[in-house]
Formats: sequence, structure tokens, C-alpha cells
Amino acid sequence: MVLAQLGGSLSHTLARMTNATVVDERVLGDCLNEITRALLQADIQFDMVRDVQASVKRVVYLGALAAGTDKRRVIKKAVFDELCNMLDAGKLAFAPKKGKPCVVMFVGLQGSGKTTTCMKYAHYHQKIGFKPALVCADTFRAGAFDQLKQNATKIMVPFYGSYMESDPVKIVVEGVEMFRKENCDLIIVDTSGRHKQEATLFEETRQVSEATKPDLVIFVMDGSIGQATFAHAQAFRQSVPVGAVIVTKTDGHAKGGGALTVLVFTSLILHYPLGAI
Ligand SMILES: Nc1nc2c(ncn2[C@@H]2O[C@H](COP(=O)(O)OP(=O)(O)OP(=O)(O)O)[C@@H](O)[C@H]2O)c(=O)[nH]1
Ligand SMILES: [Mg+2]
Repeated sequence: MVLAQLGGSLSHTLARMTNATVVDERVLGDCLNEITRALLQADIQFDMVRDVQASVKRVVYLGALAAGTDKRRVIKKAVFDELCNMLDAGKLAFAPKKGKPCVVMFVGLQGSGKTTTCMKYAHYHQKIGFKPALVCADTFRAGAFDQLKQNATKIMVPFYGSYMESDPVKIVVEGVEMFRKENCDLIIVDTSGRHKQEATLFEETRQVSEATKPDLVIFVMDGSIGQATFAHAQAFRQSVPVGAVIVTKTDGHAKGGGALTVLVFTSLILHYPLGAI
């Protein structure tokens, strides 16, 4: 499982430090080295790991702690706080409001899980009282509309797309307009997969975004592809105003640091209850 191994290593390291008879600079140093190793093994960018280590060292100055202070607790808290800080974007992503129409556009690499996540997102919001709708702007991959149609039918969410029209901009404009008239308060636009090198396809994504003026653009990333995702995330961000990130496939790979790196560097995390979507 993505990040499960990292969580295990961090807990193990902190437990070892807690069990040490005396906590001194050497024990703290060993603890930080092990944490560094675990973070690097999980594919987290070196700069971020170095920053975490430096911040913990800055906060925990053992020589200055008053006698009787629980050093183990101080170290644990500092490590925990710095790991949290690393992920804290400091702001929440746009959240749809019931009864107030909004457009949410999903972008991402080919096969990253956009369509699947659109369904989960629609289903989740439907369950909590929204009136979602799905628009298929993927005219690029054969079968894309059928995939959306089948899944939308299963979760009983209205959808719009076309077998004949090849211009995704035209489809989204029509679809969004139709669902606005039907008072749908969450119009989800599924786009086709993009690769970093495909400049023309990026241009198409930009045009779809321009045409729909989405309230939120969600970058869907495959949590298992490691740090390579960072360059793709940056490329997407240059084309469209990405406002949140959803990490998929966290159920299938040992490394998740690449995902964390993107989240930290884009400073955009979509906050939902764990497992809600
Ligand atoms: N294990 C796992 N598989 C997933 C997850 N999300 C999506 N998939 C699978 O990944 C594959 C691609 O998913 P899609 O949702 O079609 O991806 P996409 O980004 O829409 O693909 P394109 O439209 O072709 O760019 C499918 O086989 C999904 O079942 C996930 O969270 N975990
Ligand atoms: Mg798709």
C-alpha cells in the first residue's frame, strides 16, 4: 500500500527512540537519520526531506530543554509537526455548495484515474444531497464516452457527451449549459488524458477550461508513478488553473513520496473525510 510502509518505518523509528535509555544528541541524530532514510525510500524529494530534518533540529535543541522535560515527547511532537507542516497547504480548495451551480473539471495524465474519480466524486456528492451531472469532454480515446455513460448510469447521475462531435469545447459548452438549465449544482467535466509532451492536447485542455470557466480544476494523479508526476503536475498547472489534487491508486504501490512531493509543491490538497470519495 502507498505510504503504509513509510508510516510503519516512521513509527518504528520513533518507538526505538522512545525505548532508548538516555535521549541525547546521538539518539536524536540516529532518529533523524532513520526518518530521512525512510522518507527518501518512499521517493520524497531530497529538498523536502532535508527541510524536515533541518526544521526538527531547529525546534529540538536538547541542551536548552529544562531539567525534567520529557525529551522523547518533545522529539516526537517536533517530528509529527514538521511532517504535518510539510503537507499543510495552509488553505482549503474550493468546495461546491448545494444549490449553487458550479463546474469542476478533471485533468490528468492518460490512465491516471480521471473518469473513475469523476464517478466517485459525483457519487459522493450525490449521497450528501447535491445534484451532480457529468460531461464527457474526452473525444480523444475511443470508448471514453461509453465508459462515462455506463458508469454514470450505474450511479444514476445524468450525463452528456457525443459519439459524433470531435470538438470537446463544443461538447462542454453544450453540456454545461444544459445542466445549468436543469439546475444541477455540480457539473463535472471529464477531460481526456494528457502527456507532458503533447502540446496540442494541452492546448485543447486550456480551451476546454477557457470555455467552461471551471470553479475548480482537479489534477488527478496516479499515486504510484513516483516523482515523475511532479513534471506533469507542473505542465498542467501552466495550462490550466489547477486548484486541487486527487491522488489515485493509493491501494496498489509501495511508494507514495512522489505524490506527496506534488501535493507539497502545488500546495493544493483537497480536504475530504478520509475514505469519503
Ligand atoms: N487500483 C486502482 N485502480 C484505479 C483507481 N482509479 C482508477 N483505477 C483504474 O485505472 C484505470 C484507468 O482509469 P480511468 O478512470 O479510465 O483513467 P483516466 O484517467 O480516465 O484514463 P484516460 O481517460 O484514458 O486518460 C482503470 O482500469 C481503473 O479501474 C484506484 O484508485 N485504484
Ligand atoms: Mg477517462
